[in-house]
Amino acid sequence: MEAAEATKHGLAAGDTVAPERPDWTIDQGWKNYTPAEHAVWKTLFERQTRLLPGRACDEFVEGMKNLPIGAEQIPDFLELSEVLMQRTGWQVVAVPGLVPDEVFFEHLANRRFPAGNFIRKPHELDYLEEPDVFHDVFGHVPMLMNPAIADYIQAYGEGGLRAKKLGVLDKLARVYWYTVEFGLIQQKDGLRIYGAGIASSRTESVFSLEDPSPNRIGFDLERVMRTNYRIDDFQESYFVIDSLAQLLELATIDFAPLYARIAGKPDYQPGDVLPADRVVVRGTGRYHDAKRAP
Ligand code: HBI
Ligand code: FE
Repeated sequence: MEAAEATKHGLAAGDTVAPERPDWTIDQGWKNYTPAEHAVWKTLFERQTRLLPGRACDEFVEGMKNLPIGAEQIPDFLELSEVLMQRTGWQVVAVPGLVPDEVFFEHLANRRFPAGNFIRKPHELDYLEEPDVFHDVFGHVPMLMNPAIADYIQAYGEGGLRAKKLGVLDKLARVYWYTVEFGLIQQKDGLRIYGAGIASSRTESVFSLEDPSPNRIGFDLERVMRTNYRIDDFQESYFVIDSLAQLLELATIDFAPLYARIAGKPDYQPGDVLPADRVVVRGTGRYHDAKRAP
């Protein structure tokens, strides 16, 4: 293994490395994955593939079916990009982990999805400090096969660059969090997962849909912009869209007046249920209450 590649593969979460390229992309280094790393992928792939039928939305399942993603090996980003490019004009590019906001948005605005090239260790299958190749590829890439999501995430990249300049990125990031990462969708046959953070998590793919604890609340843009989220645990509330077209509609709205309107208004806490909410399921709150109890 080449020395530079070895460093990138062994990158620990939180390490900062000066990027070699200004856009922070690196070679995926596919040939450098070890059998043990492919085996971690296989474990994760197989357990999510067992869990997701009847839980992931139809578009996720459809996207997965048409991609070169399987149990046996970590996917090759070039092969993924070839298929994605034909479908929705997206590519997958390799990055060493979290990249600065502007770099992330610039990629999305240009229909490049930055995916971590590393994979979590066997002893941390359910634990992630930074998005790895399983979260990024298994969770995000199937949805990028859908034209509505493809356009929505590009718009998020463009909106992110504007929001950063306006100093309101925290508001926009909540929209991404509660849609692209932790979104639920109402399908004719029930509530389903479309968020990548849920779809790539063994425990949350069950918790988000079946546990009595969390709230499931109809998605409302301004409401979500004002709602804090949890990064360290399951969500206390999930927001439900009725169709992916609803997200595409968001991509056409000018957020600037909205940012102005909510400026100075208080934030909502993750577990809040408001009188104006369209409540799909009122959660018991038990899961997080138990953790808060002295
Ligand atoms: N970098 N690789 C990577 N993946 C992300 O999801 C990501 C990032 N940098 C910034 C970021 N996300 C978020 O903080 C923004 O969506 C706000
Ligand atoms: Fe993600």
